[in-house]
Amino acid sequence: MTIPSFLLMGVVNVTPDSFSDGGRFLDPAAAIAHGRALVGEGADIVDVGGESTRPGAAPVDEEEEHRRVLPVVEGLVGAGAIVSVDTVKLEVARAALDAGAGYVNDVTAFRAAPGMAALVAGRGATCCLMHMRGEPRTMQDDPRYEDVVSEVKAFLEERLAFAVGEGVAEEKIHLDPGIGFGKTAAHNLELLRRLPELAALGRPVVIGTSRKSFLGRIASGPPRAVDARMPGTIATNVLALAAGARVFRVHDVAPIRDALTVAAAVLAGS
Ligand code: HH2
Repeated sequence: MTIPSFLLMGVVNVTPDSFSDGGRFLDPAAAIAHGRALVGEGADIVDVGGESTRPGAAPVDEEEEHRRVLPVVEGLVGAGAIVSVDTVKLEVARAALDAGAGYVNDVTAFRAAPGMAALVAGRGATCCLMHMRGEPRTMQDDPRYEDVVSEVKAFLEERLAFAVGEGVAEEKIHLDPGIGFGKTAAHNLELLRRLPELAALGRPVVIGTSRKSFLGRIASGPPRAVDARMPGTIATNVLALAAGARVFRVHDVAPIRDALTVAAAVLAGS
């Protein structure tokens, strides 16, 4: 067995209301400095977002999202980083690509903006297509599935075929089950447990468990606050690596890189 290789995607939220770091990086200079620090810690990609997708989050208009995101994308591209833009809006994605971003992370998997797939195809960008049930405002209102893994898999398969049909090269497409997006804790755990079924689609699987609330509700005792979810973040990312995930979207790059590097070395000996 070869050592499983992985990519780390470091998160920079340029928002006032993100669930874990809202308001910390609204100032472009602070966001750029944070992104550079994440690259220094070993992030392969920096994912810049200007609209929170936390449950119940209010939508942000295009002009405001553009104003938040663009200076940060420009600053990080200028610093030599590989930049992803976390957006569902066509014009925000276009401006970020114009500024040198190379990756579009669309949590609607090209369903929100007509033309997003064609834009990504035309630019030769890499993209992440993510599963989400409903929309952020309402997605955690009693989500139900017959079989969450088969439904997420069928959705990702359909979006993969759509993107390829629109001209996106298959090797530029990553797939993400959307941990916490219209899913209960039990759904998230089942997706993590049965990740090999998603990896079987043949595209790199992206996993985003970092600091998410379900991690704080599993361990005994009081729910863990956002800044006390590192052990759960490490546990889920390591298990996801072993189960075939290849891209890890995290807020805390240095400790997750260490954990995944050790896990990969163990797996390489198996
Ligand atoms: N999770 C969040 C946002 N974007 N993109 C992908 N591909 N996968 C994810 O799991 C994912 C994502 C939510 O985390 P965060 O950006 O920290 O919070 P917020 O949406 O509140 O800004």
